[in-house]
Amino acid sequence: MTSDADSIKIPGAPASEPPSFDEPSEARGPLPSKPDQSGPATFTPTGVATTAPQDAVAQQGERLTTAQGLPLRDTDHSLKAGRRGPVLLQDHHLREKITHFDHERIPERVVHARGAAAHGRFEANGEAEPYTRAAFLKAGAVTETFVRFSTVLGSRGSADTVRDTRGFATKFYTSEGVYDLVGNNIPVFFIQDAIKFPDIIHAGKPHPDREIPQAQSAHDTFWDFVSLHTEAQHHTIWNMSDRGIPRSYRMMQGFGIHTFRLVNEEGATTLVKFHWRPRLGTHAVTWEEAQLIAGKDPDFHRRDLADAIEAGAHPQWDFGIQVLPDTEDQTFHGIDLLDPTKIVPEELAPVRIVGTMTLDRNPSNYFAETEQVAFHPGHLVPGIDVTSDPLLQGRLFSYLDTQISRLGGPNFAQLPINRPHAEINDMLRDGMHQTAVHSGVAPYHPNSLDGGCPFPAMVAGGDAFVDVPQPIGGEATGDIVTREQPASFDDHFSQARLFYRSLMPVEQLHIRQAYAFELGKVYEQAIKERQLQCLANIDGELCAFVADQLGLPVPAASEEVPEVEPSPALRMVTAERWPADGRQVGIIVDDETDAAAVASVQEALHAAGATPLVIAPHGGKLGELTVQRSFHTATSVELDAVVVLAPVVDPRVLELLREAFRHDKAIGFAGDAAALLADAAIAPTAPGIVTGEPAAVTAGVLELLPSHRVWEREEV
Ligand code: HDD
Repeated sequence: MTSDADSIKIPGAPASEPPSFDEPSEARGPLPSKPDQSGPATFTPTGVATTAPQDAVAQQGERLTTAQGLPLRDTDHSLKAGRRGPVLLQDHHLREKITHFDHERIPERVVHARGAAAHGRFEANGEAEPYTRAAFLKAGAVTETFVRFSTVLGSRGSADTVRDTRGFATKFYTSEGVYDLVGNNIPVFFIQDAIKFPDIIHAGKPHPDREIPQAQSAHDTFWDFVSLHTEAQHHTIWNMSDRGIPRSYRMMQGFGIHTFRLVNEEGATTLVKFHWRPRLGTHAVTWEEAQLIAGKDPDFHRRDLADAIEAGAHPQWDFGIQVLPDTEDQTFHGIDLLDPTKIVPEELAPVRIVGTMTLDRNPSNYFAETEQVAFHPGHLVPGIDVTSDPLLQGRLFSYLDTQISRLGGPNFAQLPINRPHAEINDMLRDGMHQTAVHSGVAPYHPNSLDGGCPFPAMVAGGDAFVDVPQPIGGEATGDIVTREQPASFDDHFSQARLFYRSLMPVEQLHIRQAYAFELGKVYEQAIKERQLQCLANIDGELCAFVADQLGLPVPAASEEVPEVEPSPALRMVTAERWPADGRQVGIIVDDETDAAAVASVQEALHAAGATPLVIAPHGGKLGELTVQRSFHTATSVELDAVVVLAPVVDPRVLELLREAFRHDKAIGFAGDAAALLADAAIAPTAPGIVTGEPAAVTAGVLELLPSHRVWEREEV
């Protein structure tokens, strides 16, 4: 077979090619067709499976074509002037292919660039009905959702386990249009007014001169900002807690942060705070693990979410509201509800569960779905409205603006992942990337040409979004334009203190260590001293520990901060026990290990919902046994617990055991594997160490797994 290039004759070119190049390479044959060319299966609001709209389908037929549908014979060789000659400009396929590739990247999100997402369903239990007329919150309503989790500071390629806030953005495809709840895993925010958002982000992002450090808050500009803008101290102490290093996206709480306003059928309003509660509990990795994982598996959270969903361990969150009266002063027990740096303790306003979300389907294309999804706090539905929180107000501008720049124009709502599942009948026309073919001649209202259509609800009837009439600015300042904020916004320390003093000693220890680590990375002495001053206002003991680690004097408090009543609901370490769904347990074996014993350990772990990983001297098979990890590829940080079935004196295994022990994980040593305890320098009587026969050891480890960690090992 000869290529097309053979037929091209260039004047003056040699008559024939050197003999060694006689056989030109051949075009590849077509790859087998995809078994199913339809769009991804989705769920309708009634829970009935359906397929995504037809124009979401990307590829059809089995023949390779250009973007114009022209069938191609060869996509592996450029059109050349002779087999060894230069490439010709007339190669339209080459130019289309390379041009498209050159433009494959879109600007990454300025914040929350690194993320992972999943599809799911939300089912309402009706408990919100007294407060809101939102259709998706009515009893029994099932609504499709798409959730994108993210880190805030890092670029798209940064590691998952860095210390940072995590985004928790949910798109509800409701029967009344898209509702977006764009929240985080921390219930407060750094700043009180959106006008400071560029400033806090400039401070948190890498330094502009060297562009380091990536995805970190442990650097001068971050601590410079938060020690100068002390309203950031509350969010910062949450970041320094284990909330800043989650074990999994599946094990994070989510918060709407701002106070929102619900409106019921009668038009009565209630203020609320939104909460997501993971059914698997709220858990973290240890700081050392977080750092190790960032090198060993930077995709740790992304992988964990996708693997769990693929394995059928569908994560679930209960959705709850704190119900707060919509009073004129918009405060509750003295807490200003318009200040996004404040929580309302659950002891004062319990979280009422109004529905449950299940994530049950991975995206089929990262770019089309996870990258192109466009959230916006202004995507509201009837029954949910905003408040005058100055942070939220600025967000209402920013998100629409960012999508236009990120997604290349105002028609981003037409992208399949952003498309509402409700009917659309807008009067928006044209613009970059318009994919709709609008009919009619009168995209204006009222009109007498297109039958008057579309009709607003006041003509057509039915429910519609109605802005809640609200007095502007409050009595004192309602009639003047001002850049002032309420005096209540000046309390920057009492809730940081509330958080610290509410936690268990081991959680407080981790906070102290995190501050010592982060401030230890700061170069400027004045910044460290200013932050110590803030810590002195939060808690004296916390400040003294960090000052000692930094080798600096302990400052006295500079403000009178009111004493606080602890809120135990803020703790992550509790006596509660959590399902082992998707938890990974390593089983260490060698060539001598009895396959039947391994099988029974695997069975017991599977039955508990955990994922066993057989770790052996080499990959492939060990007799009948399939090996998931070799001693070379196994790492302690991907395991939640370990069962050792063989006395393997391999330095890599011993290191794995030492790390697992240091990271407070349950470890079981079966039979003569207990000999390894001495080699790994682990005391047999240490908490969370189980010895005995394989069945008893597995049962012992499974007994410990629901507590997440063996906290008793930490010396507080
Ligand atoms: Fe934001 C993205 C959460 C304040 C401006 N934000 C973004 C995402 C989350 C949040 C989860 C990622 C969404 C996704 O996965 O695509 N942001 C928050 C929360 C805030 C907050 C919980 C405070 C309570 N954000 C905030 C302010 C501004 C922005 C005050 C600007 C004034 N946020 C943006 C943005 C982003 C964004 C620049 C970047 C990409 C995007 O919107 O789609 O517009």
